[in-house]
Amino acid sequence: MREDFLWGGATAANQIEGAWNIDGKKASTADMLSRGSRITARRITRKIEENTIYPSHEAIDFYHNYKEDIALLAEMGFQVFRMSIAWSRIFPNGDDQEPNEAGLKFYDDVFDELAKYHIEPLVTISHYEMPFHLCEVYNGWADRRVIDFYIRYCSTIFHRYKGKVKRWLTFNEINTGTTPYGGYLALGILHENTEYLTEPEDMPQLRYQALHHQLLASAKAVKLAHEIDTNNQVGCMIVYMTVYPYTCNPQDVLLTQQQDQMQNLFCGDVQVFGEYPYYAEAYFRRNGIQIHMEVEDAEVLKDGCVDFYTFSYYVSNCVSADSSLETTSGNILGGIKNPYLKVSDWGWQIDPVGLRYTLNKLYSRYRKPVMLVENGLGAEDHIESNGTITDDYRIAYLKAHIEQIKLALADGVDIFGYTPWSCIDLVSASTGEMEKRYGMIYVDKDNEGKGSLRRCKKKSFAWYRRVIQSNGEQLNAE
Ligand code: BGP
Repeated sequence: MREDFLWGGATAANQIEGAWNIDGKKASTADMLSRGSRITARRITRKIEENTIYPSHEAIDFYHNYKEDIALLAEMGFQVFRMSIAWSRIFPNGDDQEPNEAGLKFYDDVFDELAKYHIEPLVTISHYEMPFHLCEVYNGWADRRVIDFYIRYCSTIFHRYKGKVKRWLTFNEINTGTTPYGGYLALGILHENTEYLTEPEDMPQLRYQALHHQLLASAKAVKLAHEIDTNNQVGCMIVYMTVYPYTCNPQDVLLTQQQDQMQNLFCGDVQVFGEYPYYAEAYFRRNGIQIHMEVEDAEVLKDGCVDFYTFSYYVSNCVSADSSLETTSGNILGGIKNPYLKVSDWGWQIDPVGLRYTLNKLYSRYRKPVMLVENGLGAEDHIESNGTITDDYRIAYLKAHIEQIKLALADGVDIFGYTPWSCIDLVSASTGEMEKRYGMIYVDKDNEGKGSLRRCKKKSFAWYRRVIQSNGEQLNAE
């Protein structure tokens, strides 16, 4: 690897912190999600119900364990820790005039703790959550006024953490908003007939309007971050759902290109180039979608181009004009099953070579420094009688992807860091399960919410420490 390569891991506030309603924090959109499973979808409850499990309410209680957790990350040799700030900890309702001091103090403490070990924070400003009040009263990002609330929040944290944080991501996987699934998850839109996270009532017109507001908010945040501190670097964050044509039938190839454009490239194009791409205009025309733009919007987008590009990569899928083919699930979107690939226990196709392909594609398009800020294997772990967890499957997954990063670097891609998902077990975003585990650190807690929350190191912990120590040279499990 290049010498300045950054190694670390990634998390999100609502999936680790817990403490959902203390020290002034109020409910976020994530706090209204019940636990689901591989077969049951998560419900969005409009009120907190008794006898319903809400995984984010306690999560792994990073809020009270952050010192112990950061010490473990330091032991692995982390140089960067991707985390998010819970908006509802800083502005509990979202539209408050004044921030919540206790919330601000918590992140001061976390950043100070990271600094003790020379770990740099990479901060996602909004990772699949917003104050639930904004959802109830404004229907989330559907309302343009939410841009101002977000910018007030950004201004508060940019000033407060000036000098402590220098790399920011405006929205996690912003392009999730191009799918119905992103309606509530990413945009905080809650229609009357919506009950389940994965199958919300969908109004594409409104959803794309909301996404437009998010893109504006992102651009404004980039500009503001630069104004407040010239050392600030701001990136976009895209869930890259790599797609291949199922066959060389030109119809399959064309469909693949179209899906790739609208679902993977559209948001990144706006955030990197500062304008809507031509194919999006055509897509909106063909689908009867009219984005309402104010006169200043074009300039706002132009003035807020990101400094670097980040993305998550878990899976690839195939696209075909033939609707009878077998499908498989995936991160956010599934697709047609690829006969050359194996799947995880949750049906996600594992495709390390696709990562090299994707890195080359992104770098040749954007020519911006790239960072892979999520990638990992959700799997069930089993504690052996001597207390160890031999997660060779996780090591194999991560190793295969790191090898492809090295090859992409050799291809000439300017990739400068890697934060796998995750470093510690946490709540699954899609299912709310605890037992879909991603960490190198095990957390004793099950799907029912029971367990001591005790942390222990998995086999991948020592493996990843060696990987970091050797800067990616020693990849074999011992
Ligand atoms: C990404 C999200 C993360 C994370 C990850 C794994 O899309 O940004 O928040 O959860 O996917 O997905 P899951 O938790 O559904 O297994």
